Amino acid sequence: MSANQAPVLNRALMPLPKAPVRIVHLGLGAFHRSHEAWYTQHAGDGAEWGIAAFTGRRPDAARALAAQDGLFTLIERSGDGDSFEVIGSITEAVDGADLGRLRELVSAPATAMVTLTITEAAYGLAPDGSFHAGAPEIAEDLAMLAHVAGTGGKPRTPLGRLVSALAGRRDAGSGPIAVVSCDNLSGNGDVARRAVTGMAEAWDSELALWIGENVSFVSTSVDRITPRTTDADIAEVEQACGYRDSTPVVAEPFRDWVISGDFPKGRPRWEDAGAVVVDDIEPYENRKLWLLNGAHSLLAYSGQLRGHTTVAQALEDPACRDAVEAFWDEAAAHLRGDDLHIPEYRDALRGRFGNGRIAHHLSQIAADGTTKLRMRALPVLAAERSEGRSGAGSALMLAAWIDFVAVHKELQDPMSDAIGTANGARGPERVASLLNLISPQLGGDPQIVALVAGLSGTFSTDTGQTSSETATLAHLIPGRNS
Ligand code: CS2
Repeated sequence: MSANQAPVLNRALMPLPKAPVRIVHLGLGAFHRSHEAWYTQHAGDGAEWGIAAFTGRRPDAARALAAQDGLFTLIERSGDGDSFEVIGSITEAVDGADLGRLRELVSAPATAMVTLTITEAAYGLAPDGSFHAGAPEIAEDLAMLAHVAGTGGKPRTPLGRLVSALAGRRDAGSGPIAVVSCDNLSGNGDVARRAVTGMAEAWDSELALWIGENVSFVSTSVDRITPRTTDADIAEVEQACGYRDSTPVVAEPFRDWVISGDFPKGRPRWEDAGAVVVDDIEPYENRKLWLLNGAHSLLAYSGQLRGHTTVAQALEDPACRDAVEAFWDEAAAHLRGDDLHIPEYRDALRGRFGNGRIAHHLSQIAADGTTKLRMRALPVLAAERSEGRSGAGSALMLAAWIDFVAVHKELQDPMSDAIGTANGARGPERVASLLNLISPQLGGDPQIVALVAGLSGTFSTDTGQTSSETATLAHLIPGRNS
């Protein structure tokens, strides 16, 4: 280190308490750090709750954090400026491939929960919403679990690793534990239960019984926009804070966490930091998944088709913005409840999405479309049609995805091979095959296929003009027609 170089962030420099590990987290990424790690640090009893966070496919994030004693800087980025806070609640950052450490920690009696941000796609959901034990990576893990005695070897999927670690807890006699999903899935606790139990059943039916009696699956609705960190962010921290942090996280000031379920071994007092505990999570979950995440997906596909890069840029384009408002109108008709404050929520979203200082890349949101659209577009479309309306606002999200996958061949999606095959067909047949990958409920309904096919091309900029379908959309939005 040269005499002038700033020191690396560490606990001697920043004496934050190092709490004992009581939370194991799978999916050490930026969102976990801007959300759960922040809430845990700000819980009144946060000093008693340390998090051991494991990476997924790549060890890089664990290595970078471990080199800083788990510490990192949260850059809170508002429309007016940035503020900086060092977060110390992650006390151990571990390579996800370290199954030995995972089993040891999950088996420890002091560990109260395993929290998850493993992505929607990692729950192995089939298009009909059931657990798909035949999904390629899950099937590989199941084969490995079945053929390696004892703990089942070295599974590679988060589900395989979790099930193997839960077997360790059973064998250690450490008693009940909570599994807390923090992924954007409706009924994420139930989805996690189906996935974990489904995986255990296919391996060791007694383990599945033990899980049924000892594991509480908690549902949560999580929210904080967290774009990817850039080199400029890293340089900014060094300049503003006087230390080097190779892995800061950027997030908007807004955050929200709604939680529902039992924690048999306790939990931090996250409500001190603003988390809300409810009996019925569904209305909150739908509000967030449909209005925020649904609009995100719509902007991700429509915006990129129209040449935009970030959420804020896409929102400035009337074609994209009007599509979002039309979709919101449809979704709002199915969000009932005095506590939901939909007009205020929509208004806040306009401000959050419009925060041009947050470079939230549309390409980041566009990944895993088949899984995301099943949660974000399908429920609103189905609800609209069951009330006798067309659902064109939701169908447009699907049409934008269908146009997007025609031109963006490098897709990150659990069904990317099947998308490639479906793309080989033409016209309504192609639309039906692609919709089938999201749900047979869509691809099997000729009226929906015709509706989506008719909206295809809406965001095309080939001619440099909005297409006739955009004009069709415009009169779906009262008072917004030019
Ligand atoms: C986004 C979410 O990438 C996506 O699919 O919609 O990550 C979104 O930014 C978060 O859910 C915000 O809380």
